Amino acid sequence: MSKIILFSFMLLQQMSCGILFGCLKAGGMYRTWHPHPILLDFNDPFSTEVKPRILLMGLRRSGKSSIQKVVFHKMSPNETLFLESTNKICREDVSNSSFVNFQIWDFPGQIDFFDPTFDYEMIFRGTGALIFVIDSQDDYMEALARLHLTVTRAYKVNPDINFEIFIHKVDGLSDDHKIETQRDIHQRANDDLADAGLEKIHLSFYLTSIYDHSIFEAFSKVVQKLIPQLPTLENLLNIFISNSGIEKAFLFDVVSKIYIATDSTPVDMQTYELCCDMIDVVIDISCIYGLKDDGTGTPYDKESMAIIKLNNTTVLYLKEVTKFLALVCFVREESFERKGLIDYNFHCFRKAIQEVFEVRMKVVRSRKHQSHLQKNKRPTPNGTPRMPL
Ligand SMILES: Nc1nc2c(ncn2[C@@H]2O[C@H](COP(=O)(O)OP(=O)(O)O)[C@@H](O)[C@H]2O)c(=O)[nH]1
Ligand SMILES: *[C@@H]1O[C@H](CO)[C@@H](O)[C@H](O)[C@H]1NC(C)=O
Ligand SMILES: *[C@@H]1O[C@H](CO)[C@@H](O)[C@H](O)[C@H]1NC(C)=O
Ligand SMILES: *[C@@H]1O[C@H](CO)[C@@H](O)[C@H](O)[C@H]1NC(C)=O
Ligand SMILES: *[C@@H]1O[C@H](CO)[C@@H](O)[C@H](O)[C@H]1NC(C)=O
Ligand SMILES: [Mg+2]
Repeated sequence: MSKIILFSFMLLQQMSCGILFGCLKAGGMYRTWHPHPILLDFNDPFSTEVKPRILLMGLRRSGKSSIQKVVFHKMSPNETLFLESTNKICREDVSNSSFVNFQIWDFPGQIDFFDPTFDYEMIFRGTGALIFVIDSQDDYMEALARLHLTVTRAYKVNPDINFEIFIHKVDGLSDDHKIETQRDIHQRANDDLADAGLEKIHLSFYLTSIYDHSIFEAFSKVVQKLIPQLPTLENLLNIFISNSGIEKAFLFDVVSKIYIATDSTPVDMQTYELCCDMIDVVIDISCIYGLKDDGTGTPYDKESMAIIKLNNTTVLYLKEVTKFLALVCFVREESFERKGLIDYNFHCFRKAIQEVFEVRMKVVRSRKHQSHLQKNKRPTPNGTPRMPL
């Protein structure tokens, strides 16, 4: 990681954030920092053993590719209108660009998933979460039948999978209609399971759309369930904010804008959206002004930080935590006067976080080493290895 000062950004006057965000987002031309997808061989048995894997499934045109592009590639929702439909199984490893270590499998609808030549057991065995996308603007009976089939097959192979149902494209529905659709899908899906004697399978439901932050919020919850260190992270955040006079703090994966942890005060959507906007501003400006002349360097590194004062006596404070993670805090102006204290506590917090993840890296490495020695390619029963802290 380069050591040049890439970013140091202060806006001290009162400002209307809406205008600044609006102009940076227009046209999307500044969105130059695309994580590079690594397309792996479908049958590559390695790398699946230590990483929690997320499968993204659903009928054709339900919105799977769009979700992947918007969450991990900063594609603007409009552009998804021109996405070509996928013709092969596409497995993407996002681990290199993001803290979150997982893979997305985009299953094109037209492939018969239960074709006998298709080794679904191998796929489900290493899976931590299965996201099933249902298009809420379409007739969803076929999707529900498919969901039932998928969930029951997957459960037989691996009862530890988290089943996450995205009721998607809800931007087209009125508020009443949203609630009614969720209730109906919930009821039917659970009835189908009960009829099959499988009421012990738990399905989680989310209302999502790529046109607002709901897709990021839902992805955050899905990913958080797969992070074994979550309770430790929450604890560290609680200690940090209570000792620093901070209102709310989020630990963000910068590339995907998924928040991997927050303190235990309730999350409100507006706060979360503001954090996402702030990360966009930081990365966009760094991409324009932070890279070296020859285009090398990285838009996010140790020097990355930002302070934005809102017009309601609240300050947004962003700081780099690790290569992939950023802390975004909401601080009252009067508490922000003790910035030295906040920075000192942050320093301790950051050290603790790094220790938490060093343990994780050591475990991952030794597991890789072991599985390499054994040449015994049995994946962990659940894609989420439970690592001791
Ligand atoms: N209104 C709306 N349309 C969406 C949303 N997500 C995806 N779409 C559209 O749905 C269509 C199919 O999406 P695509 O990602 O190709 O579906 P896939 O076949 O499941 O990969 C595209 O035209 C997208 O623009 C959403 O949240 N809301
Ligand atoms: C702060 O800015 C927002 C967005 O422009 C505006 O709606 C709000 O009225 C402003 N509040 C104050 C106290 O100026
Ligand atoms: C996206 O769609 C909206 C509404 O249809 C339109 O106003 C906007 O200009 C579009 N943006 C791009 C980048 O195409
Ligand atoms: C991950 O990214 C780094 C640069 O950020 C690159 O040097 C490395 O080769 C990448 N790893 C893989 C597996 O692509
Ligand atoms: C100021 O506005 C932000 C964003 O709307 C909000 O999250 C925060 O709670 C507000 N602060 C106060 C003191 O009202
Ligand atoms: Mg697709």
